[in-house]
Amino acid sequence: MHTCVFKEDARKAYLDQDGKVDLGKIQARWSELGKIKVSLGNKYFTPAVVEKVKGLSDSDQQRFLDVMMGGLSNDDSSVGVYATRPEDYDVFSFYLEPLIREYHKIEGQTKQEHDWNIPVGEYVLTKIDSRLEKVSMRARVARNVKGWNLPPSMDKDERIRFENKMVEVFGSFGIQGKYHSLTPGHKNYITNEQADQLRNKHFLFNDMTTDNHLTSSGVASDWPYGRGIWVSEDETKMIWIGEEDQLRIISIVQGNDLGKVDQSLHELLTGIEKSGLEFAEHPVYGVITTCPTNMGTGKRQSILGKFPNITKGGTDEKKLKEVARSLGLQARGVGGEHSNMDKEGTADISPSARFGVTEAIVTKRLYEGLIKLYDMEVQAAGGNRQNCCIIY
Ligand code: CIR
Repeated sequence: MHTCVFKEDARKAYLDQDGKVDLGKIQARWSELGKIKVSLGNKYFTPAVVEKVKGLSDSDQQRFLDVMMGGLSNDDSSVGVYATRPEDYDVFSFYLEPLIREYHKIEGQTKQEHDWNIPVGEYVLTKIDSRLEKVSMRARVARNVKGWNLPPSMDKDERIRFENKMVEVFGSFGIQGKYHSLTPGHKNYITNEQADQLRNKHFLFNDMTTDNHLTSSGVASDWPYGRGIWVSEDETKMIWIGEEDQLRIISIVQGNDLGKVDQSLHELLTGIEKSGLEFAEHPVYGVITTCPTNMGTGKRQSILGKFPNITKGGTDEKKLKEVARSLGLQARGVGGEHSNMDKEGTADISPSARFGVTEAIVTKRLYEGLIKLYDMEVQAAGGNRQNCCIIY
């Protein structure tokens, strides 16, 4: 495993001898990266943007550098920026606005709307294939709380205070569960072995210090302080603290009605809101997230399914990804964004759109996309349904 660089060290390469942001050094690095892969952060670092940055205060220039650190430090970035505080989306809108528009394919004026009115009994997977009886269905939303920095720029003290604030919420929000903290010395601290058990169940996130995107941008700084997971008694609801967003609110339901996972997630979300926490929301972009790819609803909804025929026994996962993309879906391995698929082509399938669609539309898109994807899986099996649609 290659070693990861942390933000404080990585950003030194872009400062002058007085510690001020050196735009020339940033430009030189973007030009160098342009020969390898042009991230959106690179593409939109234009001469006009440079002129605007020159007019910012010293501290906003330092923030601006922080926003780009993930992209400047990774050859494989496709987006290359992370917001460091909710206001970045306004203060740096001259840079982030066109980037968000391109990523989310926004034309003209779009204002994010929300709609959690999702029918139960309509998006039922057994209507697609009777064997889709017990499927692992999951939905999550990203949330950040008003008045706090986003994870790339929280310091250790803020991370610990945020975690403790959430522990208070868990004590009073009316859903039975248990909080497990990774913070050394915390009253709910769990050992590494206990943390690994939660990871084996696909509940807890990985050690963030092994991902250079997360370390170089500051998202993973002060690991493992202020990090942890709350799990409901029935293990269908969970809340991550201190990963890419301050909160990732998750529901996992084994079954076949997509509407039920939404119901479970929405119950958890409103429970947190009732405790008095106010989530950071942008008047145009919807929920504010660290990575601009999640702006809008912040909702990602998926099912785990097996596609042994499209992937030719897991050897051609690229094919499944391509087919999924053509349907507006994203296919990834079960271990997260960059993980591989197994021999049976087990994949996590979710709609890619987050912005300009409501929560209800995300569910509809997943259902309609799966109808087509399972049809293609049957075709790839030569019409023989025996060896397809095997359920996780
Ligand atoms: C990139 O720019 O490629 C990485 N920062 C990852 C972007 C994908 N979105 C995400 O992790 N939420």
